[in-house]
Amino acid sequence: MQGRWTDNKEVGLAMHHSLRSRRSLVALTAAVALSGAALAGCTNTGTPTSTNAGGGDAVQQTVKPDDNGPTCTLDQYGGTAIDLSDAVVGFSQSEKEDNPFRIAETQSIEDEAAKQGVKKFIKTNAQSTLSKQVSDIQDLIAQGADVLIVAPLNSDGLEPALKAARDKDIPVITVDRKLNATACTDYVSFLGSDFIEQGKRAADQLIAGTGGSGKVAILLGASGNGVTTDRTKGFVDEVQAQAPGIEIVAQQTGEFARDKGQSVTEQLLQANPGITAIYAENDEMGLGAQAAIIAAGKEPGTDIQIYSVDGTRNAVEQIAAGAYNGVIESNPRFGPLAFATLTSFLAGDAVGQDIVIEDGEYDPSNAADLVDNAF
Ligand code: GZL
Repeated sequence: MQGRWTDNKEVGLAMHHSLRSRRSLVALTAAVALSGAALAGCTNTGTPTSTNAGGGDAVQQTVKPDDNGPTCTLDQYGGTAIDLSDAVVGFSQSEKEDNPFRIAETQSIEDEAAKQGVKKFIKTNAQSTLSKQVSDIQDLIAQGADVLIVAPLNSDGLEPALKAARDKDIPVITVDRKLNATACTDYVSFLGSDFIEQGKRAADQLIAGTGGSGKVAILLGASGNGVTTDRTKGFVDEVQAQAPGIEIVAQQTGEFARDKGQSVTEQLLQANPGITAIYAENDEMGLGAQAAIIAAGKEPGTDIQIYSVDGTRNAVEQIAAGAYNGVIESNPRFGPLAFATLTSFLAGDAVGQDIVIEDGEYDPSNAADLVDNAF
């Protein structure tokens, strides 16, 4: 199984991209020392084993090694070096913070900004509205942001904001969702998960849990972003390749929201009474589906199995309780990696254009032991 967490607290292999030169190593080691994290040999190769407590001591992200991916330097991007301690750092969050993923993501960025001693940290929240994220970013620039960390709501639509940053050579690090834009030009780097792999791994969990047969409904994430597209592709391709006995009877969006996940599942169960498993593209929708299954007088986890992606405490606790079946992690704790990447980039070192993190996974064999890794 993939997705092991090792025992070390890890800053991640983002620095891997910059450890190409002696100078990078020095810069990165300094940054890591500042962050107080161990530069562990970051491997993420199987069932999570770490028992890190949640909150500030939570499991940090590790990055897939990528020896020959494209990189970006400050010289290539344009702009001037600045020490983070002299920098105004702006963070643009996309979705409203009623989802533990968003709460943990914002907290991680804010905690690391404090740890790195930035001159000023300003955060905004677009409340899941694209036009607001554009204006949020423009406001951050107007307030003097020297660097920007952006969690994009959608893959497209931020062009006016990115142009405003570009016009001032403000470095933009994107976390979480990938933009349809040009790395090292419109933004510096993308930090995030492999969402196709997440979908594939969720399918593997569902195939194993169902014995490879049954009728499955998919609760799609919100439209307009690559996470939904890729988690769907990864899942559907794997089911079609590995489990001819599984029939995907419905796919409908729950907008990554718990209430919508519940209402959509209620409809799907009425239209497809033979459903035996549900794949929800995030935990919030999976927990909504669980409520709908109960309301239909069925047992979640047994009559109808539930698999999802994120790794929220609420979902992992339900696996341990036997009322949920599997979760693939999508680690939102981008703070250390984002600031390590910024530190290296601003020191003039090469950073990866695509810094892909590795994610753990939870199932009935490990959920109780590893619930503190959840967020
Ligand atoms: C994934 C992120 C997704 C989460 C959802 O990186 O974009 O958005 O999986 C959230 O919980 O809504």
